[in-house]
Amino acid sequence: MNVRSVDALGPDDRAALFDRDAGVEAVREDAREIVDRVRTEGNVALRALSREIDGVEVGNIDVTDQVERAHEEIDDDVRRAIADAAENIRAFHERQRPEDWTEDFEGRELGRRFRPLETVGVYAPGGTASYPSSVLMGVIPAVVAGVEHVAVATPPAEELDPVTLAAIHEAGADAVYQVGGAQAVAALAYGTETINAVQKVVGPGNQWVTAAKAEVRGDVEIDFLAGPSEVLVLADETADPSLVAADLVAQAEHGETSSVVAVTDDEATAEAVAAAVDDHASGREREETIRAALDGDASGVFLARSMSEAVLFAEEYAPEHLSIQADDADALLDRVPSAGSAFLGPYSPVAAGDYATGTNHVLPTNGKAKVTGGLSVDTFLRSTTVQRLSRDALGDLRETVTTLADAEGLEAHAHSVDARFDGEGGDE
Ligand code: HSO
Ligand code: ZN
Repeated sequence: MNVRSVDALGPDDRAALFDRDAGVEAVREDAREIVDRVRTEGNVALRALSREIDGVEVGNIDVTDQVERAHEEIDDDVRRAIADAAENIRAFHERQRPEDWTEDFEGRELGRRFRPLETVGVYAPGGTASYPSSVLMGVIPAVVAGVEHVAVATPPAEELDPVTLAAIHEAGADAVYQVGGAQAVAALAYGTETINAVQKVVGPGNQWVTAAKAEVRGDVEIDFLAGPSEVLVLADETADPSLVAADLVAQAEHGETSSVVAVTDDEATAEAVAAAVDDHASGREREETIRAALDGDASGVFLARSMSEAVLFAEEYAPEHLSIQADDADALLDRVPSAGSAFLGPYSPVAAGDYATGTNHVLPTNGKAKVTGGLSVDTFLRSTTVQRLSRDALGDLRETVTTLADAEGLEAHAHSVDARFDGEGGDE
């Protein structure tokens, strides 16, 4: 890996780094066709698409009855690790549950209450990258929020990944369907003979899944359009270059289009990270994928003239994962408002959050951290505001309301307030 200077970046370099895209546009048209097909043909389309795309003759689409047995049969160590991770994820998400509240605002009793959605669908990627951990991250916040029906869709296979099924059981989903890609999103959004339509579809997936989410958005709620994994490490001269490199290589393992970036104000650190990245990449099981990601236009080790310049770079990049391996990490974090999840200090590798700290790993990518956070209990709640006014409290507001109503030419609005005081339809 080469070290590049931040101040020498040209417009193309900057675009590759800061205007990352989810690779959705290229498959948008095809995803639309699949969505339409599932919408009109239901299960017939799902079976045909599973045959055409996944090469699988699907028997039962509904495989809910397989999860309990898978949970019993998997390796004890893996079952225990799933349970431990789930416990931490539950604890962190329980803490997010908002309380309903009511307060007196000068005679106006105002409040806010939160209620769960009724039905949600979680997409769990499968195939070459089977992610049981993503099942936990999608399902547990929904269950903690109180969602009654949580369905999971996962790509079809002759034999489904038992660890993914076990994670579904541990997380507490109540329906599981073997269907993948754009067709899964369409089935969850619109329903088929077997699959009940849900109110919201969440979870990460490949560009087909993401394109389908873009397609159904509007008819059904979605979380956000997530692209390839990314990490940005902010490092100063106190960072251990080898650990910084290990974190870059770890996220590069996700796929060739992963974006992995380190930014530092210290030249020796930059050179050492770049060298260590090569060392850590060598001999890894997924070395080819890792090297492709490291060589990508959206990856690199960058030398800034100061930590202030490094921080501005991080904010412009708005990473899914922000790792800060530097002195006074809190002060630096304060200066980067746009980050999906932050990992502070040398003992907080991103991989710990990917699996087990308890925080969620379904996070905004492609700069979306500028406008949203990751999956949380809030993702699965709706809120209602509540008000009860005393006669005096309404009297206090009377003039404000009637004046504004008149200004808007909505005289009946004003009348509905006056009526409370002049006897017309009121209680005087
Ligand atoms: N880093 C991924 C999540 C993940 N890592 C799943 C391992 N398994 C989210 O960007
Ligand atoms: Zn990861």
